[in-house]
Amino acid sequence: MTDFQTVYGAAPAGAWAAPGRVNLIGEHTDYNDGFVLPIALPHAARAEARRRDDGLLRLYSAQGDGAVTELRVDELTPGGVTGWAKYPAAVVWTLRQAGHPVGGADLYIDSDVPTGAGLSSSAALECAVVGAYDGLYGLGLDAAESALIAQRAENEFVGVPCGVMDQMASMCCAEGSALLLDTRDLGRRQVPLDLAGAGLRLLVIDTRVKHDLADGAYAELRAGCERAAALLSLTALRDLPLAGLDAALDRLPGELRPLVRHVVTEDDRVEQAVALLDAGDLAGLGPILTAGHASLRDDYRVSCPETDLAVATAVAAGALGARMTGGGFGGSVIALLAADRLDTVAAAVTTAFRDAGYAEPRTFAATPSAGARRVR
Ligand code: GAF
Repeated sequence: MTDFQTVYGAAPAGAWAAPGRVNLIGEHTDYNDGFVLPIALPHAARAEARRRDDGLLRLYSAQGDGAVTELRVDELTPGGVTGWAKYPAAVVWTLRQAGHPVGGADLYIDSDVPTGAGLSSSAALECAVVGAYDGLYGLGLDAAESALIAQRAENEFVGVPCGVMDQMASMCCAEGSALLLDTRDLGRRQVPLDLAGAGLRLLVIDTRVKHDLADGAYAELRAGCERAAALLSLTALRDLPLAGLDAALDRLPGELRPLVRHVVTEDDRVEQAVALLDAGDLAGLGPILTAGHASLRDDYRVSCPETDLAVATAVAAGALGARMTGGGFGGSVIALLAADRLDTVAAAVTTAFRDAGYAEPRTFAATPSAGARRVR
């Protein structure tokens, strides 16, 4: 087996892990200063690392082609690195841009977060590398500072204008809880989510439709929201209360109305979901998930035939509720269900996909897992 020692000829100084996520509710709200409610997945990116003092960044991925990518940290430029290596390179570039005195490193990356599945594999990788650099160079970053470095890496080096949810989820989620995050001030609370105790499971259905947030559609949606907020003289759509929605819609051009309706009702769904979880009514979350999907499908228009089929089939087969999770345009669906319906619902979706001529979906049950941490 190839390991750090075999690739680099010495032992790593340590290992840092950061998980992928699914978002329970609160989609496309994070770049509107709104609320999100993600959980961390058990799947994580892991970075074994050793500091180098010659300015070289060497990168190896256990999921890659066996080659070591070698970069000079002082020559890193946005757009200058392609493939998976751009994510660790982005973090090192961003740390230096932010004034942190960091140099080179040998990194051995191993991740089991499915890529292109809307499960935040890139945020997991970035957060693991932030953790490694924080440890190697003694930066003393706290979780929110680390997440903001990872988000800036994605925005400025990778070129995706994402919000902060995925990086905050990876850094700050805790086992057994969902993370209620206010993306305006990064205020957060761990909301206990004992699915097993309530006799429930959360099924993740990766539709295998690869999505790519860099393709421009996400940026357009974000720009549309910002234009609507400006037209309404608001700092962000988060500042539009549900009670004022209809009056505000009348003041907007037709093409922006559905975007605003989604964002404002979605923030309200987060609030409703948290109230139910606080009251111990986990099953009550189901209809909120399904309503969230309808809003993403009909108003925000980021679902696709495969995610719509997965949601409809899961609900018809007995799930309490289901929705696409993440940015959309493919990716994954989550379904909340009674524990004894897990296999039935997974099988129903698999059969429906086969009948529709779609690729076989990957299904697994997710438990709320730990956020980023040093593992060795
Ligand atoms: C992607 C983005 F990276 C997040 O910031 C968020 O906007 C999400 O899509 C939609 O809620 O995962």
